[in-house]
Order: sequence, then C-alpha cells, then structure tokens
Amino acid sequence: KHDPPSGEMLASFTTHLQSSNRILVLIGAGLSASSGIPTYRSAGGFWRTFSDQQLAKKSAFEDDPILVWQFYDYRRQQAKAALPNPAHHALAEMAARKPGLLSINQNVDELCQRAAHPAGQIINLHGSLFRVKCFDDACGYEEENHAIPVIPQFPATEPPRVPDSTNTSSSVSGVSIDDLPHCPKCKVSLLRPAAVWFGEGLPEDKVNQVEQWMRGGSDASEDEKVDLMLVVGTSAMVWPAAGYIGRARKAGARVAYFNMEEKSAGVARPEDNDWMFLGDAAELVPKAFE
Ligand code: BJW
Repeated sequence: KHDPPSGEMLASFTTHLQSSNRILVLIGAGLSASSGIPTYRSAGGFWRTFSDQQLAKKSAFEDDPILVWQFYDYRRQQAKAALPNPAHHALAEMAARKPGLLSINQNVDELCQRAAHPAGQIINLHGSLFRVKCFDDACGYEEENHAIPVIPQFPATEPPRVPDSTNTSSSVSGVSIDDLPHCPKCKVSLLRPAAVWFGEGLPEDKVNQVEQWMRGGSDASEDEKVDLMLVVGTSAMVWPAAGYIGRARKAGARVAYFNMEEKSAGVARPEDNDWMFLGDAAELVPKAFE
C-alpha cells in the first residue's frame, strides 16, 4: 500500500498537464490490471506461469499451434469478460479534450477502445487479441475476429496445459490441426492471433504513425517538442516501445509514471523533475486528471 500523492505533487502535475498540448502516453498491462487482466511480468503475470518462448513466438506456433490457440482463446475470453476501469475512461476523456495527445498502447485487450478512446489518437503497437491473420506473411490476410472459443472443443475458461518434463503432450484430446481456423484467402496456412510476438517487427504502418506524430505531422528530420510523457503501468522492458520514453524526454517532455512498484524496470531511471504516482493506475490516473 502506498501513501496517496501529496497535494503539492498533484498541483504541480495538474498545472503542467493543463498547459500541455503535445502529450505522449505509453500504456502497459498495469492499466488493465484492475480490470482483472493479468499483467505479463509482475505478480500473477502471464509470463510467471507460462513461458513466453513457448507461446509468444513464431516458432512456438510452428511447434504447437493447438497450444498457442488454447492460450489465446483463454486470453480472449478473459479480455471479453473484463470491463474498462476508471483509468481507461480518464485517458479516453483526456484524449478527447487534448487533440495533440497520442497513446501508444502495448495492450492487446481492446479495453481502451471499449472506453471510447478516440481512434485516431491511439496506436495499438502490439496488435489485438481480437484480430487474426494468415500465418504466412506473404499472404497478408488479416481480419477482425471476436469468436470465442476459436477452437470449439476447447473450453476457453480453462488455462492451457503447457507441456513440461512430466507432461509432454499439450493437446486436448480430439483436437487436431484441421480444427484450427485456416486462412480463407490462401486456403493453405493457418490463421494466427494478430498480436506481435517476440522477434517479430512491429506493424510498419503503426510505427510510421508514431514517427509522424513525433515529427509533429511534418516530414521534418527532427522530433517536435513534446510537453508531457505519461508512462502508465508498464515495466518498459520491451523494445522498441520502451524507447519512446527516452525519445520524448529528449524532445523536452517532463515524465509522469503511474506504477504499482517503485522498483519496476519501467521506473528504474526516474529523473528529479519526474512525477511518480505510486499505486493502482485505475485510482491514480483519474485522480491526477481531476
Ligand atoms: C501496475 C498495476 C496497477 C501492475 N497499476 N501499475 C533492444 C534491447 C533488448 C531487446 C530487444 C531490443 N529490441 C528488440 C528486442 C527484443 C524484444 C524485447 O524487447 N525483449 C525484451 C523482453 C528484452 N523485442 C521484440 O522482439 C519486438 N520486436 C522487435 O523488436 O522486432 C525487431 C527485431 C526483430 C528481430 C530481432 C531483433 C529485433 C516485439 C515485442 C513484442 C512484445 N509482445 C508482447 C506479447 C503480445 C502478445 C500477447 O499479449 O500475447 O507484448 S510481450 C508483452 O510485453 C506484451 C506487452 O505489450 C509487452 C510489455 O509488457 P508490459 O505492458 O510492460 O507488462 P509487464 O507485465 O512487463 O509490466 C506491467 C507493469 O505494470 C509493471 O511495471 C507493474 O509494476 C505495473 N503494474 N499492476 C499500475 N494496478
């Protein structure tokens, strides 16, 4: 449990926020933690129970697409059952008030979208649980897909059984590759979740949209001044997303962190001028925006 932010800190943040036009927000899993969606690396996070190398890599899907689809079915069910929390709503309202605000969203749960975050002001850098694409990049097929479960034989409310030394088979009996969704365009490859896995490049159009914003919408060669950078619920360990914090700082931004942990990697390098809101983002973001 953390002490609430002091009145002095809130006042200095509010003054800066009010005069800020160009605001960059880096969103991570901590934003959705209060909505009941596990983070990746902090307590109860996915990568504490499951191996990211067994599930969030192209080679993992090649090795065991049934297991990977089970994991994503489970995640889709969790995200669909969750509701946006007060911080998702506060960010969406702030974006509507500040047309110069851009949110770089690492989350794949679509809770920001469901809180009506203005679509032109959010970049879903790591994709979405509710989009699928052809496993063959050369085919290029991609679609929105909200079906749950994707594999009818698999109860999406149960976590997948990941093989380990005592259990070498992950497959649910009766499920075969033929039961997995196939690409309707090339009719050869499997469909896969359209989330960005480790070792994969980020979607080029999304990276370009962030670049455009960084350069103030022009083809200038240097970044435009950024007034404020908000770092909300991310360990800032995953690149290239983490790099936007330093980039905004270089472009003049003051930085405000909203994180449960003071020692989380994402807040390991605070500077004197930064604001550090320690605690649940779902409480602190709306409070700081009051
Ligand atoms: C709260 C809270 C509450 C809790 N309130 N706060 C440069 C250096 C080193 C490595 C690399 C590098 N460049 C590239 C790499 C490799 C790799 C990488 O970054 N690895 C690091 C882990 C070391 N990056 C990539 O592979 C990326 N691709 C790439 O760079 O392509 C070019 C390339 C190709 C080939 C070779 C080299 C380069 C792709 C990264 C894709 C990330 N994908 C995932 C999975 C998405 C799909 C899915 O969901 O299944 O994205 S991994 C996972 O991490 C997910 C997240 O978006 C991402 C970030 O996690 P996040 O949001 O920060 O969550 P946590 O759990 O880490 O942190 C939660 C935080 O919240 C904590 O701080 C808590 O304290 C806090 N918190 N409750 C407030 N209530």
